[in-house]
Amino acid sequence: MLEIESIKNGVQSGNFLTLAKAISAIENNANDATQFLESLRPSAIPIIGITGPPGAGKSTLIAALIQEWIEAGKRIAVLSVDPSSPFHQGAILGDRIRMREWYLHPQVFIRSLASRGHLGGLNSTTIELTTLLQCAGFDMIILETVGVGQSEVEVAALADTTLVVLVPEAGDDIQMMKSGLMEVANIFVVNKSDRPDANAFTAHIQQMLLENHATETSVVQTIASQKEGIGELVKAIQHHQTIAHQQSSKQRLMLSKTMQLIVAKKMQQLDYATIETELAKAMQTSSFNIFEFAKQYY
Ligand SMILES: Nc1nc2c(ncn2[C@@H]2O[C@H](COP(=O)(O)OP(=O)(O)O)[C@@H](O)[C@H]2O)c(=O)[nH]1
Ligand SMILES: [Mg+2]
Repeated sequence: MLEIESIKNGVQSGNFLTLAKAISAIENNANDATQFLESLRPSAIPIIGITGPPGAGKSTLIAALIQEWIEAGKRIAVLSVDPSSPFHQGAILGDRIRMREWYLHPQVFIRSLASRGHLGGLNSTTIELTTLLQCAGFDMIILETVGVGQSEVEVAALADTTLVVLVPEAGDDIQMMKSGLMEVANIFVVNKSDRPDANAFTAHIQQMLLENHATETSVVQTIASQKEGIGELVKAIQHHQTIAHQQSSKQRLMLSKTMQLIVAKKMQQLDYATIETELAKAMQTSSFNIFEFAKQYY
């Protein structure tokens, strides 16, 4: 039987064994996981979403942020979500090196999610796990996702504060911003600001924010590998927390998570293989119509 109190006690003493068991139960959709999740009571512990293209320095940045927060006596949980890809194992190993100093620290819990829902995107498991972590005695939850296509939007629909990490020469990312990235970022982090074009790039983002009247979005320059600009970033995150704590923000975020859960749970009721077989049959008939076919499943 999973008990949040015993998980909390473990976390307080730096023993993550019961927490790890609960996470596995949720990931494996074990029988008692649903009941356990339904026993959790809401918690206002902030979820900080960190997204951006591979190699932008997200993990290095997280390692530096952890140091700041550890020194302030906080307990931190990091959930790293990578799209399933042939490089995934490598990505986890890489993060182990980047965040090496924290893997065994009693105030830090780091977990990589190996798989995402087969329908893509941040699945309901991520909502379940972040909610569990919020209730488990941590002071801060960090959710790292690789920014490929839609996932920035998805992380923003899960996190109280969303950081989009970019590097100075990322021309394509600027293009992406025009198509919606602007709205999801609460803070733009221009990492690798040791590069010569960092100031011009930063000015460009600031200009775009101005044009989009995104006055509440801040831009912070960092050199994560040298732990530079981290203090300023921590301040920007703290500042955004006052906005995130407003009732309207909390309600909007909860609605977005609820919708994601409903969609994910409804999708889980569908059997992909059956639909595929039935579709193959239906397509043989001359009267086949896609709308009519799909209708029987919703
Ligand atoms: N020059 C420079 N390199 C950095 C900086 N931050 C991270 N890196 C390097 O960039 C590479 C990718 O970093 P990583 O944190 O794994 O990126 P992620 O894929 O976004 O998590 C690593 O080799 C880091 O050492 C920085 O500010 N400046
Ligand atoms: Mg990483």
